Amino acid sequence: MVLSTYLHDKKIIIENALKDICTSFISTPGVLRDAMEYMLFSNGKKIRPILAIATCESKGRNPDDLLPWFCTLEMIHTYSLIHDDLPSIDNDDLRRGKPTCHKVFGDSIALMAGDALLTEAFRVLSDVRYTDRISPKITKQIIFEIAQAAGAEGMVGGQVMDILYDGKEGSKNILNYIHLHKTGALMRSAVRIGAIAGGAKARELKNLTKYGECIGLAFQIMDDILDAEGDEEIVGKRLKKDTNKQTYIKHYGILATKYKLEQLVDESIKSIAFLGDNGQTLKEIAQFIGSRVS
Ligand code: GRG
Repeated sequence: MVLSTYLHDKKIIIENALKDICTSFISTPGVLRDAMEYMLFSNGKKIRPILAIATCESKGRNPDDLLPWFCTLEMIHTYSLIHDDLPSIDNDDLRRGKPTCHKVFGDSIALMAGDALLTEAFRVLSDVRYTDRISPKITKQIIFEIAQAAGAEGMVGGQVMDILYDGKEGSKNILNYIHLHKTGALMRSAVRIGAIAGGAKARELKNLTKYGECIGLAFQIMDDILDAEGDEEIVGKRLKKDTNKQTYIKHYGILATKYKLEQLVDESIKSIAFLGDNGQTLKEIAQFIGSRVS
């Protein structure tokens, strides 16, 4: 199947699963639900749950009954974007070509919408309606993976270093820490939970983890490139905002950054060679990450 068709079809499947999750927000204040849904359904790529699905499929397991779990990656990603756009962090007014959540609903509701999405993600992960579908051991493993990737040792830790080193000289080590944690951790965990749910053995999980690390880093490097050279209309947000931040371009220059991106894509593909033809979609997703325009 052509990758663009695969990404399109899976995005619709994920949006439907997210809509199903949202039906449980029965007594949620309307404005809170609106703010959460505004960002959940504002045309994001849904790349994290897609990665979990594709990894699970690469191990020969049908992911249909695991969709609510994979959706929690999108709920957590969405919370991070809402908070990241707030005036106290990046102060962005545009995301995916639309006004950011706080521009539409105000800072307080946007903050709460992010909080609710993060918390609801863990409600979904522990909901007996879904945990019955897989062994308790794997359930616990997946909840742990996601919590670790999203928390202080993962995305939030990376975001804090990003804030602390904004406008500072920094170093290549700091840059790597930020990229691997702020963006890389959740993408790595998407691949890992797809692999764990798909029944990957220890060595396979190790190789898939390497794949997840490489594409996670590649994804953020591409974000740096898009900020420097992208088209605002296509990317859907204000660009050239990261000039004081720790970016690959600041520390390596644009040419070496593009070379590093290519290397990471190649490395990610090599690490899933063991999947043979079953790794074709993951291979194409890696190539997509290395060439995306938004
Ligand atoms: C707790 C106040 C508070 C804030 C937390 C953790 C956090 C804020 C922010 C995380 C930082 C962050 C936004 C990282 C992701 C960077 C990134 C590359 C986002 C874009 O992801 P895409 O391209 O977005 O997948 P779409 O629009 O496709 O969903």
